[in-house]
Amino acid sequence: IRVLFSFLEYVDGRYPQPSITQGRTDIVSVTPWLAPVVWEGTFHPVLLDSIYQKRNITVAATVFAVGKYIRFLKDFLETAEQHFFVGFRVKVYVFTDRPNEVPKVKMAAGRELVVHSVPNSKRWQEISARRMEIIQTLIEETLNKDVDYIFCLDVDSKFHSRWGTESLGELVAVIHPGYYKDDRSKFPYERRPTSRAYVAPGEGDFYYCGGAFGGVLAEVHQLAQTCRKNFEDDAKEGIEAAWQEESHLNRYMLLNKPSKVLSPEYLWQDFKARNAEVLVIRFSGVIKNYNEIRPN
Ligand code: UD2
Repeated sequence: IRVLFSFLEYVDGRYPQPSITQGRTDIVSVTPWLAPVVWEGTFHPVLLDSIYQKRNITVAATVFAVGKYIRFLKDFLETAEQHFFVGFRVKVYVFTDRPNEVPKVKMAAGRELVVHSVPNSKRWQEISARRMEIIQTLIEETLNKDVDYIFCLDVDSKFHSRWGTESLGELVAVIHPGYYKDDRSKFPYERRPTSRAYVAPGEGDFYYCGGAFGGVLAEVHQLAQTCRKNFEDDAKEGIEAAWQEESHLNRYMLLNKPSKVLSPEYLWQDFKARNAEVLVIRFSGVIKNYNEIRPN
């Protein structure tokens, strides 16, 4: 209904007159470094789509389904068909050790699924953290030719509502739903100065999710390469950051401010009740039994 309403508002190229004095007052929609923070009601979807349609863009998504996490892939792919960049060219890259178990999901014209085999690992931390290395290699080897933007997403999640062109930017980070009202002293950053993911007390802007980030290829390549190197250099010294690559991502985003920030609408968690300022949940992590699905 929301989409239909937006469409009707836009008929004949008309849309509601923009205002710089009226708008949502319950949220902040710009960071101190002037990056937009995307919340429902701060953008007009049909207007935005019309801008990007002219540019004929292709959007890639990477998703890892290693070991028992393959069970989440069907819902992820099916809901992506319904909500993720509908009407645009999309390539979903699935990385799995069980290529034969990748579900057959019917994809609309212009949308493509590409399956890559990756080894399993004894430790879930490895699986999660090695994603940076694989994303870096993917961008180097295949994507440069025909992809404009890339999003890297957790598989144990589902789309519930539009995730589209409003999310595009050079470097895009998503605010973690668990900490966005907290003082930064409470953020679960890596706090040991010996780690390359270290964030000092009194530093930090937001706590971002490891489960969703993106941007243009060059920026995401730089991010993946840096996080991978820092993770590996830490490992050589016997250190693993508190939240693996999520900690390194947070350190990276502190030094390299994202040009667009997505509100927690873009990665909620199913076990959390929806907060009042979250008018729409677009993508959320499903409830899972860690002991049952992780290798150890
Ligand atoms: C958080 C982050 C996650 C990552 C992790 C720290 C969110 C919502 N999630 O979630 O992105 O930063 O902390 O490492 O921000 N995977 C497999 N097989 C496995 C284990 C993991 O395929 O056996 C993949 C899968 O795509 C999964 C992702 O790695 O979605 C992250 O692992 P997780 O969901 O177990 O991590 P979690 O819930 O601690």
